[in-house]
Amino acid sequence: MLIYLKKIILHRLHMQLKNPFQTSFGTLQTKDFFITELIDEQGNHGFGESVAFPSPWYTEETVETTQHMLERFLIPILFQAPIEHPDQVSHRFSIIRRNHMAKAAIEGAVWDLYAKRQALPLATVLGGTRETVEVGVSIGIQPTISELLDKIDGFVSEGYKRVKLKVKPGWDIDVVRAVRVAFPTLPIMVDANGAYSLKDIDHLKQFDAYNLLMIEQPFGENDFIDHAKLQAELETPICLDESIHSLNDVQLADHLGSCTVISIKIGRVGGLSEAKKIHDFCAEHHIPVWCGGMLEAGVGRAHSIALSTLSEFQFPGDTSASNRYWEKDIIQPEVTMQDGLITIPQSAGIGYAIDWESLETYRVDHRKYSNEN
Ligand code: OSB
Ligand code: MG
Repeated sequence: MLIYLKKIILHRLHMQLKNPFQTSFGTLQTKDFFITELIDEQGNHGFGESVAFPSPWYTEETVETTQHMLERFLIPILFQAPIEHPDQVSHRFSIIRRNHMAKAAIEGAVWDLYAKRQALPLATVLGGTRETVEVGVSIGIQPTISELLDKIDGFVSEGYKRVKLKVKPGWDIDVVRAVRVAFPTLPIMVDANGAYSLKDIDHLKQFDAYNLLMIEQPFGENDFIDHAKLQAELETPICLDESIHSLNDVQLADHLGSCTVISIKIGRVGGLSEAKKIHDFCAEHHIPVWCGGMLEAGVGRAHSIALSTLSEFQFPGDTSASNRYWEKDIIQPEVTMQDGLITIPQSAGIGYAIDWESLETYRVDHRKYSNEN
């Protein structure tokens, strides 16, 4: 099967999160991103979503670098020749260094198109077998502990079975203690987004008292050796997020003992093909993985949900329901969660249709690119 791409459209959207999301780096309220739309020679439409933020605090990419890379390099490369399999996309993109989020934004749309051409769900095409996936919720830093406890209470009553708390120096041990006292059996994990360093080892060891599922990215993205030193002294499993850009990073972390759990984000690793490779390596080496989130709208969320159906996704993901983020999502139906589970849609591709009326209310720009080859 050869896919001939005829047209690509970049829809730029601005969407307000229901609640500002605060991490150790700052607060995010407006999502500014692209929906990529690919149209093939049969008239099928494939969709992807970009995840870089307006400023480069999470990785080096931004919304503007995404647009630049897509326009100037990635779209022309895709238009050069027909595509036989989505795995070819990351291979073709390998002549471009990094820029993983820009690559993933369009590679994901090729996977959607590929699945739709076979009238199969994306989850099936990726090799996933689960009919439902477990999801948790990631809760930003709150003004007070009592507001945090109220938030958690709300999510637990909605059905979420695992919560992730953002932490930073000054909002950490006391917060986790209070949450543990209020919710003695709730699966809890914490995410520092790299806010600590080796000198904080004794401080971080206090987390061991609260039966946490894991601590995500305590140190900086390049600190593989320091993470290994910390893991040797910490009972709580370390999970790496920002450090993992590729299978090679996973192999390095595994070799050094930098972590025992891996968070996979499709955008961070450059697309679904690389995400699958990481999954397969982790399955072989018995390293549990789970699917992280980037506060995505429905299209990006749908890709993450499909990926989470693979066997080694052993912890609930951060891919919560649409209504956790948005007053109104851009897909139909919206993503819903029941008893901590999302049911995998059975229709072709990502399994959710674009709600064009909704998408257009958020759209601030759209650009079309035609294949003249
Ligand atoms: O570190 O996992 C992270 C959101 C934005 C950037 C980084 C992270 C997060 C989250 C929330 O934790 C994930 C989500 O709910 O989509
Ligand atoms: Mg994280």
